[in-house]
Amino acid sequence: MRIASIPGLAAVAVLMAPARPADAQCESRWWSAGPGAGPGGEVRAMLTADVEGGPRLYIGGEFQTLGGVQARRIGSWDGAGWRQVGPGLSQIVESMVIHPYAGGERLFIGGFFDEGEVSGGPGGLVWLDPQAGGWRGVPRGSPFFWTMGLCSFGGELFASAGVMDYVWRLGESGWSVPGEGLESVVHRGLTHDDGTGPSLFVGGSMLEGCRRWDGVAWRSIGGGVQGAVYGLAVFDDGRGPALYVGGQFIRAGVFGAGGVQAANIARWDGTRWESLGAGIGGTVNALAVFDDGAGPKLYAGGRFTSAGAAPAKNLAVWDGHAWMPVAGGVDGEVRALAVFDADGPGPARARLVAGGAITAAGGEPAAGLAFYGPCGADLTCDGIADFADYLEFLNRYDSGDARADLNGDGLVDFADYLEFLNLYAAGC
Ligand SMILES: [Ca+2]
Ligand SMILES: [Ca+2]
Repeated sequence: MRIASIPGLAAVAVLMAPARPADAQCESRWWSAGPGAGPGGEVRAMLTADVEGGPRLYIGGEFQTLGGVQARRIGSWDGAGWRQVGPGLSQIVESMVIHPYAGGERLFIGGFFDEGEVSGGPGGLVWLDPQAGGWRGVPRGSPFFWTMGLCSFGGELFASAGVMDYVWRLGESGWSVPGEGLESVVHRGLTHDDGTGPSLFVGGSMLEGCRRWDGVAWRSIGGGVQGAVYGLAVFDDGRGPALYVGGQFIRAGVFGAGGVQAANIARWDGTRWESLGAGIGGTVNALAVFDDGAGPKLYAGGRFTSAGAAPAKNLAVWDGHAWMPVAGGVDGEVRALAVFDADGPGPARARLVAGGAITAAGGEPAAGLAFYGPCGADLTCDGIADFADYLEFLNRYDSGDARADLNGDGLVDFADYLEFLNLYAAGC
């Protein structure tokens, strides 16, 4: 493509309001992760990390293959292809976390693994040694044969299972029970400061459904919720970052003392609990914050048929004011959500990834997982970036159409042309 051949190129520099026009791009949609992609089994855990020399999406669960490639229980996606992580694993992967260990950021996996496949000790906990390309255990093994939940906080690794004080932490002096332990298993955890200092917030089946570890003791989060918590996220709806918890409950907070009716999802601002409209009509398993190009929103996945007043199939989005379904939703339970941007700060747009017992997304077949998001160069909204989109861009560009302001700086100029070429090269 010769830039000099574009008619009217040098002449166009139109001033506009300095805001990205809302109709600059097409609606987000579901994308296949390549022909034949899909694990052929259930996805249990996902995360995005750069621990092997580039950003990758890590997927764990019950499957044996991903996109036709052997990936026993765990594999990764770099935006172009799938591969198995290390030699794979023998049994179900339940949880993953990135934790500083042995001189770097390491991928830790929780589940139930056979003795003999791990050097350094058996048990339900392994980490990936990128130099050796294989799994390692931790000294004296794991306290659990089957690890359900993993969190990292303050340089310590927290592991949880359905037995023996339910939560242990690995510090420099080995394993110990933090505080007085918990009453049941931790499913999910994240670091957040709700105004009381950085703490590890965990959700699970313990009393009050969630708890905060401040390095000394487990603290109540304003009375917690009446039920279980399976998903956590920090989201800013415009009033500042707040903790959102999703799970299976009907009320948050202490009855009569700032408690609220909240159907399976609630917001904690550090002082009080709040419901999100009419909530979710079923169990929430996972929460994630994703920006589809029109600003960050909170996505909730699980096993449900409605969100707020609207029908929503296992996936819904909250914009801070209302619930909306997501492009036809997905068939099958969503167990995990992740956001993956294959080229980091490059032109390709990030995608929301839903994983679980998924059989279809937006009505199209999907095996275990599905990718959702916009295609930056698809200006004609037909799901592919091709020459028609190039012509559409030129038309908009030449007429000074605000929709040609792809970099959102209020000008239609050569920088937008370069932006389009980058989006075009990135494809969908
Ligand atoms: Ca197109
Ligand atoms: Ca511009």
